[in-house]
Amino acid sequence: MTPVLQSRYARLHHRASKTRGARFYFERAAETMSREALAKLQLRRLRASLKNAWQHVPLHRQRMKAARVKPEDVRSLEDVVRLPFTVKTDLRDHYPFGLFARPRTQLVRVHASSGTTGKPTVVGYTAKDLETWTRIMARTLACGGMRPGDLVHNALGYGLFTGGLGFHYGIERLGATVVPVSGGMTERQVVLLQDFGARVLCATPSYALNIAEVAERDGVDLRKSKLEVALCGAEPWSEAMRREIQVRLGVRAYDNYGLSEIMGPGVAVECEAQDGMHAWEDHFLLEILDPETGQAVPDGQAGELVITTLTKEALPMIRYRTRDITSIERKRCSCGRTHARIRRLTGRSDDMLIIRGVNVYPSQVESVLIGLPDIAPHYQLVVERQGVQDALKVEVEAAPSVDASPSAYARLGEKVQHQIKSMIGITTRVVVKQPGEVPRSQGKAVRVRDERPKTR
Ligand code: DLL
Repeated sequence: MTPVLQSRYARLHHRASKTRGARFYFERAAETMSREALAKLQLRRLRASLKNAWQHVPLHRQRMKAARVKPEDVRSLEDVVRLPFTVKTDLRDHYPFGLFARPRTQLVRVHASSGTTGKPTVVGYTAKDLETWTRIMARTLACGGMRPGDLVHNALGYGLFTGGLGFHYGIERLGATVVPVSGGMTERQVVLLQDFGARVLCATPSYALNIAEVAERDGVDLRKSKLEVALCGAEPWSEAMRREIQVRLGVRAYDNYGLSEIMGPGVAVECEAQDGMHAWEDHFLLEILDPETGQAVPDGQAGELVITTLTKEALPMIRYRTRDITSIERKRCSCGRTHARIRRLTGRSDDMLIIRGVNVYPSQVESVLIGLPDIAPHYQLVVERQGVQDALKVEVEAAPSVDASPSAYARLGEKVQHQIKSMIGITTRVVVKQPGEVPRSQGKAVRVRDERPKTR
């Protein structure tokens, strides 16, 4: 470690030991700057980022030309609406490196996310991008309750997925100790959590619950371990799921959001208020748009999150349509951070199911299921075709305490079906499975199986 980093760590440890449990910022000036200063910084960075895209990425230049706008025409943040959108298929169409603003030889890392169809989406980072991401991650982790000196069990997948390595670098930079365990081999994770005494767990919410379940099965009470904080993200989850994780692991669980195309994890994170995720506006310009019309919706109203990157070198993104549905809150937060908050993501617009005319997100069904007595918090939704309409089968799992007779399972199924009908208004077919029958997640859980005939 360089002497500069060493002394930075020493300072961080000193600060953290004085502030344990109290307010702590990794980059106080950036996190608490006034909204006016933030807007000024955003405009300056936006213009530079557009220039980078214009000069180095033919697709962005062509699109801007077609929209009759040049980087220097953007004189205020409101002008962002004049810029063209970028969508996921643009990355696929220019697979693997076609949207990069730097030659491949200047990249120090690539990541990729595998979609359900076709080629993966490839993203790249220069050394400066990695440095920026690392700092943003350290800030994100501190906001979500991690402190220098903590022992951190990082159960996010290492590899092409941005989760594992993104967190890893941030944990080290914060001055905490990382246990780079990745996902899988859950029995061993339970042993390490106890033996090493991690204070923080980083995982997808479904995997955090999987760990809790395996611990309980093996007779280990993780509520008595040193765990205090779980940083969960990378997939939609409900408040009910948060309660379940908090109770079963004895932690405070914080939501965090990100996506590879924009950077990876670290786009937004909850603070101790657990009341929306601060999105780091000095690096990302946020818009919430009506997904149909592409027009802005008022603050507080749900719409599609659209992000323009402000500081990325290798992969600048202009008005990237995330497909993620949320709303924005710009009121000052009790934690002192001035950056806007986005609400818990209800799901992706392309995950929305239409069941006999009713729009449903899988996470809505989840909030009904989790916490119901006699069923375990594991489920899958199966979309089927009934005549000309889509129908939803809900596979839930009986808790081990339930009498395993067909009639008991049938009664339980009816209760669950009734609950879904009364809370969401859709009729579903509920199938109750035996304990352990619904597949467990090692990373992002598969919540929906599409069993409609392929010829549509
Ligand atoms: O999932 C990055 C990440 C890693 C975020 C670790 C948080 C923690 P991708 O694999 O590209 O990147 O998937 C991005 O996952 O567009 C959302 O649909 C979904 N997603 C991510 N975080 C959340 C969250 C990472 N907190 C896609 N709540 C995004 C709901 C989330 N959905």
